[in-house]
Amino acid sequence: MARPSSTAEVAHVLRICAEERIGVVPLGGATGFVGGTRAPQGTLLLSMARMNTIRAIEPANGCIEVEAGCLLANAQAAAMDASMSLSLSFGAEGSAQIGGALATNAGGFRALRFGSARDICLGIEAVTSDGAIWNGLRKVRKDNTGYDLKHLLIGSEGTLAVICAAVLRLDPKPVQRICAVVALQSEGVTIGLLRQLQGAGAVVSAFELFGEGGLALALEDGSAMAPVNVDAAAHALIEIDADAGSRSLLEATLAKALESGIISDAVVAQSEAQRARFWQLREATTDGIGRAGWIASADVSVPLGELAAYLSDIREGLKQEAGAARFIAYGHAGDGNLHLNLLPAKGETPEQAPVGLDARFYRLCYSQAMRRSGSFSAEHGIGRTKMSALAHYLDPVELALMKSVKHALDPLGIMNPGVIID
Ligand code: 2HG
Ligand code: ZN
Repeated sequence: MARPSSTAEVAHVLRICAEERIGVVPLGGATGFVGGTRAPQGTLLLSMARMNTIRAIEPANGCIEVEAGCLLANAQAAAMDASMSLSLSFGAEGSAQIGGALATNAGGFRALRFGSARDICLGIEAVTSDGAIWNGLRKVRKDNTGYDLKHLLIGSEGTLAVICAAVLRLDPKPVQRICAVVALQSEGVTIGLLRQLQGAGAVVSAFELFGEGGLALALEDGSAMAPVNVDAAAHALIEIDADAGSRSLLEATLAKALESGIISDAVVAQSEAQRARFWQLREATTDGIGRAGWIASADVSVPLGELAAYLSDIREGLKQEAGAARFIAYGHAGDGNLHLNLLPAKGETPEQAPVGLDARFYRLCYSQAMRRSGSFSAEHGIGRTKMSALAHYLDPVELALMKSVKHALDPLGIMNPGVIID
C-alpha cells in the first residue's frame, strides 16, 4: 500500500507504476457496495487517507476546496461552521472520503434537490495514468471550455485517473430543516404525495420510502420506537428546507393528504433531537438489511411516474419466485432510486435460499428498470460485482465508447484493473 501525502507524491507513484506496469487501486473510505476497492494480487493500493486537508473554505465564492482523503462529514462540518451547507449526504458520510464520493458519483439523501456528487463538483485536481498532474480546480458554475473532463473522471471508479482534490459547491444553509414521518396508504401513493408537497410550494430536499415491511425491519432490533403506525402498508420520511412559513405549509398539506386517505398518520419532528431520531430510523433500515443478510440487493432507478407500476410489477414477478424470502424496497424514492433487497425468511440464512434465486431476482429488477428507461445501477456504481450486468444491459455503442475512453486515458490498463470494464 502507498500512502501519499501530496498530489506530487501521487504523481510519483503513478509514474513508477506506469513504468513497471503495476495496477493501481485508489482507496478512499471503502464504504462502497460493489467491490470497487478490492485489490487483486499484484496491484498497489493507493490510500488517499493522508491527503485530508481542507485547503480553503470560501463562503463568498460559495465553495470549498478539499483534498481527496478528507472525510465527507468533516467537509460538511467545515461548511456549517461557515454558515453554508455541503449538500451531499449519505449514510456512510462519517467514513467516506470526498475522493471516493466523487470517483463513484455518490448519491444519497439530497439528490432529489441538489443532485449527486457530480452536481456539486466545480473542479478537480487529478493525476493521470502516466503520472501527469492536471490542475482543473476551477471555482465557477459556468465553464464551457471544451469537453468537460472532470465529469468523465467523476463516476469512473478510479479506472481513468486518480482524483486528488476537488472544489465543491456550497449552498446557503437552510434556515431550518423540518422532518416528518408519514404512514402511507400504499407504496403506490408515494410520488403523488411528493408532488402534492412540491405543488404546495414546499422545498422538499429528502423523500425516503420505507416500502412494505421496511419500517418494521428498522425497528426489529428494539432500539427505536415507531413514530407512526408501523402496520401501515408503507412509510416515508420527508424533509423540507424551510423558512419561517414552511412548517404550517407542510402541516396543511399533510392534513389534506390525511383527509383524502393518501396517508393515515403523520408526525412532524418538534425538535432537532426528534428529527435525528427519524433519520436514525432510515439508517436502521440499512442496518436491518445488513443484520438479516441478503440473498440479493439491487440499486435501481426508474422515472418517478413509473415507480408505483415498477414496484407492483416486481412484487407480481416475485410471487412465483421468492417463496418465503422477504422483499424490502426502500430508499431515495423522491429521486427515483430504490434499494431492492431480497432477505431470507426469518430464521434462515441467505445460503439456504433456492439456487439461482439471486440471479432471477436481479434479472427481474434490472430488466424492468431498463424497460422503463431507468437504470440498473443508480448510485452504487458498477465496481466488480455488476460488470456482467453492464455488458448485458448497456447499449452496445455506449459500451464501445466507454472502452475507447478507457483505452485513451489508461492505455496500459493499470487504473483499477478489472473494475467497470475489463
Ligand atoms: C442506503 O441508501 C445505501 O442506505 C445502502 O445506499 C442501500 O443497498 C442498500 O440497502
Ligand atoms: Zn442509498
